[in-house]
Formats: sequence, C-alpha cells, structure tokens
Amino acid sequence: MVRPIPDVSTGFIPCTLYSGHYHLGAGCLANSLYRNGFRGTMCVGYVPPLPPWASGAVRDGGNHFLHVRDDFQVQLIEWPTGRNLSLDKPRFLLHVLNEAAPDAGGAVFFDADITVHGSWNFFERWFKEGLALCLDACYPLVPSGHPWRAGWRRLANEAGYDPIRSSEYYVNSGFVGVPRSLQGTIEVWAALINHFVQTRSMMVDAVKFAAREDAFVGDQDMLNAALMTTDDPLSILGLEGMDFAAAGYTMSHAVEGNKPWKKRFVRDALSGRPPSTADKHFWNYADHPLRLFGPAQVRLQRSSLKLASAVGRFYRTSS
Ligand SMILES: [Mn+2]
Repeated sequence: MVRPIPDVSTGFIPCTLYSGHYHLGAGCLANSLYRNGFRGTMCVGYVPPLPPWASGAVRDGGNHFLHVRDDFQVQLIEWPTGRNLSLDKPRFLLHVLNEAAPDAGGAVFFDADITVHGSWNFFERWFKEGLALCLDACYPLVPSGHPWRAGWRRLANEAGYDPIRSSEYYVNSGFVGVPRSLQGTIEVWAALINHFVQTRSMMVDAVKFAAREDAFVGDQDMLNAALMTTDDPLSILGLEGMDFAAAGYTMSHAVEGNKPWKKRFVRDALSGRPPSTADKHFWNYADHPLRLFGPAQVRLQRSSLKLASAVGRFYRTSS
C-alpha cells in the first residue's frame, strides 16, 4: 500500500508526459519542482518502459508510485499512444484532473524539457488569476486580424464552438496551469485536436505536420484556438516566463537545438552556440533528489558548461 502524501488533495498537481530519452527531462523537472518548494504528488505519463530513475517504484492498482521523499512522490501513469505525444497533452491533463487527482485544486502541465526555478509558492498564487500560460518564443504576438486566427476560427466553428473572443498573444503549449473550474478550455483544446486529426492531415504523426504559413502546425495552435472559444480568465507571462528573454523568474524551456542532456557544450560554443539558460538550469537540477546521472558525469557536464560559457564570452568580446 502506498503511503499517502500530505496536501495532495488541496493543491495543484504538476504533470508531464514523455517518451524515450526525455525521461531525463521528466526526472529533472521533478527535481526542480521539489527543490523549489513543491510538496505532494507529481504525475508523470510515460510511454513504456518505466523511466530508469523509477526502478524503485511500487505498483498500486494500475499505476506505479515512486516514493522520493516523505513529502514527495511521483505517480507514474502508463500512456501508450500511437500518435505524436504532443497531441495527447490536453487528454492527459484531463486524465490527471478527472482520474489521477480528482480532489486536486487543479493540474499543471509542463513539457519534459522544462525545469522550474521560481518558487512553487509563486506558481500557486499565479494559478488564482486564471489559466496560467506563457508567451511563445518565435511568435509572441499574433494580432486579432492575423491569418492564422481566421484558420483557427474556421476549425472552432466546424467543431461546434463559437470563437467569442480574440487575442493579440500567442502562447506556448509547453506549460499550461489549469484551475479545476477552468478545465472546460482544456476540453475544447482536446476536441479541436480530435477534429483536426479526423478532418485535416494524413501526417499527424510527424513532429511538424505543415509549413508555418498554415494556421496549424501542432497542438499549440489548437490551444490558441481553444482560448478564443471561452471567456475563462487568462494569466499570461511574457517572454521571460520560459526564459525566452532575460530576467526570468519562473521556468526555463529548452527549445534551442539538442536537449540539455544531449548537448556537447564546448563543441557547440566553439561553433558559436553558447549554452542557454535552460542548459544551466537543467544541470543544476540534474543531481537530486532523483539521481539521473552518476556524480562524475554531473561534475563533468557542469565544468564543461562553465568552460563553454567562457568560450561564448570570449567569442562575443572578440567579434
Ligand atoms: Mn518543449
């Protein structure tokens, strides 16, 4: 029998969904949440097998539970899927809200390539303001008359939703904080993805299924379309929300190049690509409470990050 963890029922449940080598990102996200004050249960959806860091997990009912600390556990939810996993984000969020944590105040989805470095306390205050979201790095502004919005309105109409509002902003779907009372928007997000998959593309298993001229290249566009169909309050952080701009204080999203656990920092720096803020946060949180790498490897990566940063500074001042 799994020991109950305090505070599970009242707070927000962080969750992520991953496959393959992203188990390293999911584990590091868990570490970063714990080290910034999250206490309770985190849900990790995985395409089998179980992540290597969860070998001590105990089976209970249909799920596995990993006891990490007396006040922190990870619930592992098997999530076999035949399609691009990103299309399952809203369905997984709804699974967490309705099945895994039906008494939680809400659920918070993080991509497995995100780490948190702001206090969990801030996040919980933030969730009181509405659906919590962050601007996208590439296209933070998508004004109301933008051609993509016309495509989003069309899809929403076809799927039986009324696009009742517009927005100037385009949010990144790597992070979505959902107070339980606002889960209706997530249901629309899931429905728009289903409608799109059924009526549009034959290539939905591709990572990107269209060119960026099109209104839809991924789950993120369906999320932005869904936001137009409800009047749920939105609380959107700027580019700093995912460390796409300097002076961030909440989280880092590793969107550039290889993932931080795959990068070769010195080689990249010598080719003019210095390490990112997300790389530095990843390796800061890579060691505990979950041990994702051997201590020697963590030391080596941290020192090559330092060296790569120095190389990057040298390149900047000499060019
Ligand atoms: Mn991501």
